[in-house]
Amino acid sequence: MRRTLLAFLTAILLLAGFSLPAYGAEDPGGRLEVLIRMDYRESPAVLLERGLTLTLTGRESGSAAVTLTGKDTKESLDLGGGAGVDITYLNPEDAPVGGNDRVGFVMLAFSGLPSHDEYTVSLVGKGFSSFTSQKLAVDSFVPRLYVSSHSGGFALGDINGDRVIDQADLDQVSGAQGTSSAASDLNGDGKVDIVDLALVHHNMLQAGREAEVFEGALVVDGLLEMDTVFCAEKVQAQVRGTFGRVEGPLSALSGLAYEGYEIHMGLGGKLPALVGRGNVYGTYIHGVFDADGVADAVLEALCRKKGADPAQLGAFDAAAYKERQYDLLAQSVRENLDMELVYRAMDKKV
Ligand SMILES: [Ca+2]
Ligand SMILES: [Ca+2]
Repeated sequence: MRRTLLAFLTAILLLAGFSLPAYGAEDPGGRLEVLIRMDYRESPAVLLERGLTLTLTGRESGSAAVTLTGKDTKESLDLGGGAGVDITYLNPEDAPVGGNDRVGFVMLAFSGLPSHDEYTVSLVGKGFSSFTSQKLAVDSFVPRLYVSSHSGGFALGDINGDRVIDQADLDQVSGAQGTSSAASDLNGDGKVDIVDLALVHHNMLQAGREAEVFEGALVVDGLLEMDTVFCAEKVQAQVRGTFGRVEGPLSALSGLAYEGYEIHMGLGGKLPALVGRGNVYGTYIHGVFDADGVADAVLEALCRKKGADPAQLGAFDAAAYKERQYDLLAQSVRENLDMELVYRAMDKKV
């Protein structure tokens, strides 16, 4: 939706003769986010012993390995340009790890990647199956790769160290039940028991899955200060409020009331109703032009910019128009359905 609105608004402003802001010729570099969900939650110290290593490989830029050794680390990568990565350990509630928290997620945010290239992400770690992603382009969106036992099949369960979870692992851990064999103690708790067996059995079924990739922020550095993370969660909400301070050509919207609804996959965080920069504006809100005065303010701003007289604009009541359309729909339904039958059915609560 954001892309549609952005394109729509950009088109309006271009057609109206607004010049878009100029951008530097310098490539700001591609971005990529990798979110690894740790389905079996372990402490940062235990995770450290697993030597989790992510390798990012560009088709042309070579590859760089990152060892997930701790929380909140920043590293530069030998991929050319200013490539780097921020690594954050998050607890299961998506907050930074602290105290006795176990690790729920590991988030890696790559930046400064040569953006003409496409990349694959691979992961290895002691006890884990190996994982290699599909190819990811970083030139138009910021992809977010979501890796877990279900998404990509990156999971604990490799007992014999061949990075595959299969019957051989299940046989080995079955045979060692009740012992303290370190070789078969998958979760390192000092005993080989049903937990180790269950992990192997459950995760051997997840192999071969392709990881999910969500389109993140549109790569328009310098256009709008907003990020969207596309994910499985769908936002559906009626919204109303008042525009805050709006800068630029649409400053007349400042303080006006708006209403509408949000319906989109993904999260934009706490964003104002209208995000603007220079001559470009974006919003998450459907119907944002419908509230009294909003469309008028936009059109008047365009008229002033073009030297036209806003007084020449005709009046249009969007709310009344909607009501008329609902009435027409109701009339059409009444004319084409046996309403007596419908009412009788309603009375009988059929
Ligand atoms: Ca194995
Ligand atoms: Ca164990």
